[in-house]
Amino acid sequence: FHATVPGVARIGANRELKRAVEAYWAGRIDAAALETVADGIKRDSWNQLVQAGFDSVPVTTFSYYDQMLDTAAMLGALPERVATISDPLDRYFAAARGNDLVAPLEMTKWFDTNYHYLVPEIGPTTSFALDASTVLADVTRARSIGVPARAVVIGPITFLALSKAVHGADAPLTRIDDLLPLYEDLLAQLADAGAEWVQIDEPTLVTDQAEGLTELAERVYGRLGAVPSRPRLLVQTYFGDAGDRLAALARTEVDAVGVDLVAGGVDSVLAAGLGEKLVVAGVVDGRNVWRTDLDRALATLQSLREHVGTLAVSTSCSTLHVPYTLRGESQLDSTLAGWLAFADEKFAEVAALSRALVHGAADQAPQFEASRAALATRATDPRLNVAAVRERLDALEPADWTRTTASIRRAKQDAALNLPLLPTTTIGSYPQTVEIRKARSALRAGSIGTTEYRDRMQREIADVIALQEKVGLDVLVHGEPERNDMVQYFAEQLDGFFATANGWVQSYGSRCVRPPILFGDVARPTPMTVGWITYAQSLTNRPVKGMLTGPVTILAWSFVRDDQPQAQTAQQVALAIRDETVDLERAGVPIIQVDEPALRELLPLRAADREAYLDWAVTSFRIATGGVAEATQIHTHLCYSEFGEVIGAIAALDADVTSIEAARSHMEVLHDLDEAGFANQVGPGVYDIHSPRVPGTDEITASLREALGAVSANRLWVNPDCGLKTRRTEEVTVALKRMVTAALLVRQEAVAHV
Ligand code: THG
Ligand code: ZN
Repeated sequence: FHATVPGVARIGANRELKRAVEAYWAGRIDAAALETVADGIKRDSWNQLVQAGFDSVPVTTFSYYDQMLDTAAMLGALPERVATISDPLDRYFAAARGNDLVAPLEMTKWFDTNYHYLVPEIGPTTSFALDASTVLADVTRARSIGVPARAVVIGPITFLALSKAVHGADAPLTRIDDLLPLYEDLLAQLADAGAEWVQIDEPTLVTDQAEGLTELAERVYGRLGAVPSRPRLLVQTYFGDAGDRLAALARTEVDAVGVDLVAGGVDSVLAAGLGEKLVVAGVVDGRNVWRTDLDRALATLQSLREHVGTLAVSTSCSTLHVPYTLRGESQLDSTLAGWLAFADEKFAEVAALSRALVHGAADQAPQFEASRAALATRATDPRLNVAAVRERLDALEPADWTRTTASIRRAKQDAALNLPLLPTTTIGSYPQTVEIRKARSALRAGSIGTTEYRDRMQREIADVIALQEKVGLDVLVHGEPERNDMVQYFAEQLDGFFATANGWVQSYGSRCVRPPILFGDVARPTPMTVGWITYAQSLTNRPVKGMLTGPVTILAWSFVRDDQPQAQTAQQVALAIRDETVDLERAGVPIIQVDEPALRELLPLRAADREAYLDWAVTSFRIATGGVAEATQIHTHLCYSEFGEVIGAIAALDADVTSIEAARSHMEVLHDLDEAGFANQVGPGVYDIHSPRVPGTDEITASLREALGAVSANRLWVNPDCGLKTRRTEEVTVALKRMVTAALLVRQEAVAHV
């Protein structure tokens, strides 16, 4: 075949699947109605790809929740605790979301994207059994309506590498030989169903996530390639350069190899000796939103053509990671719109490239001209090259991101703040109440003006301040009622960003985000948070923390310009945040928190790239926080666990106080921080806010005593694990009261020892 994509989004162009599954969970629709919606989404996407001119269409990338969970279900590897649920759909959703009786699977990041998958659990007694009915049904249905169907499944290496061992089992990858017969059987069943092609996704082959991946790839695909009666087999990699794993695949009988030529280069493809195989060349970026430089992409394709069997054009990865379509984004100015390509527009680019490869660029003149125009206007648009921003960046010196010695800062801050031992605080957000949501939608609908909106938000802030005084917290926050999303809120107010109207991307399950697009040089025209924080401070004598989002997290949760290094973009964002910290300080705010929950997320997949990333990530945080006086206390907050590989960077951020998710990991992170040389103050979360269960005072007391086993009392803060916006006010009030009670108790014990 000549034109395809590795996979497509499935939440629906207007989030139809989100609405349908949520309605099913709430009991408002039945399974048949849900299936009707799913069938419509599948059929629409197949037809669309056929109409785009694709001669091979991925027909099994739909999912009700997550593709890793689908694979676990296909391989009979759902956890035992859901096995007694007889209805397959309810069993599947129980594994995804849990219910009153069973805990869900854990969720974590899909490689370095903003998508989260469910982590399959492999125990000593997990026995695999193939149920390919869903895949076979979709292939059969697609073929029956004339779609050139290609089955797509996650491969055994990736499946096991991303699973977790439970109940003392060995590393899941040690079970690879138990899985291969199932994949052999799957290939045979697909052949029987008439499938001409199957794509097996192995993104793990671009990582260092396990030892010996090259040999393993050769062994696994040597075996699957040798299955006597099977569809033609495409091994698809993405999110990086598969390097010498491509040569390993070349030594097997697989028919085709898919490569990401946006994150990776042509060299490893040329070096692999792919001979007569089909190379599926991902030259159109599947996970960012920029229009492709078609001339360059065509040149890349031409440079490969003589060296491989045949060449097909594709996106670098599934378009799961970008919004559906630019149609309807009428608020974008036409220059900006011309720079962009969402999934629909990427399909057209792939088709144009595959035709141009045969007939020349002139044959596809309108597409190529639009591509050249986008490049030309991006290169000259003044918003992408703002002298004032560039000059500030050029003038940055190490002194700008180096604060004085932590102990000197500590003494000045202690004198200014006069806090008790084991100070209590919260992470920032408070419950998003019905009133908040009403006010926001009324403002959007134009039924209230900005003055009325501000008054309503101020009432919320007053309530949250009163709540915190009542429960007796030491350091207060304003509660963030004015923020919908901690990145979107800032993006809306910064130069260099724009927002989409309907650019939804699946984050996990039915949940979506609408990432802002960082297109130009970033600057902060006016203060973004000072009014809210100073209003909150005017209501109380206790210190109120200013709350900001850090540069790494703003980058991680946006679509970012691809015409300059990320480090440079991060530093621009850092300067904008720095301006806000300076204004907050000037307005009398004594403590400023700059959150970096996504610090771990952007960590490169290859170990060799990590040091450079951590270096710019840390530097940009320190630029953002390095503009305030010694007496101003900088806090940061990190969550989403798995701090292992970034623990040294956390210490290097040099925040005065770091609050960190720890309740579920039993304070292990404190010992890790200690080993990394971290000596500043720390607030390990003393209870888990992700569950509606309200912790007991004794439980929190135990957490605190445990923390004191790793950190001296004069370095310990007391706070929940994360923000409280997903909880209800009643739960929060009780939980915080207990937290304060526990802190007072442990404080007395500690004072006796100091
Ligand atoms: N903001 C952004 N990206 C993120 C997070 C975030 N990525 C990682 C993590 N947090 C993902 N977590 C969530 C949690 C909740 C929702 C989405 C991602 C969510 N979304 C609403 C939904 O789908 O119903 C839509 C919200 C809206 O209307 O804006 O609940 O915090 N950028
Ligand atoms: Zn958090």
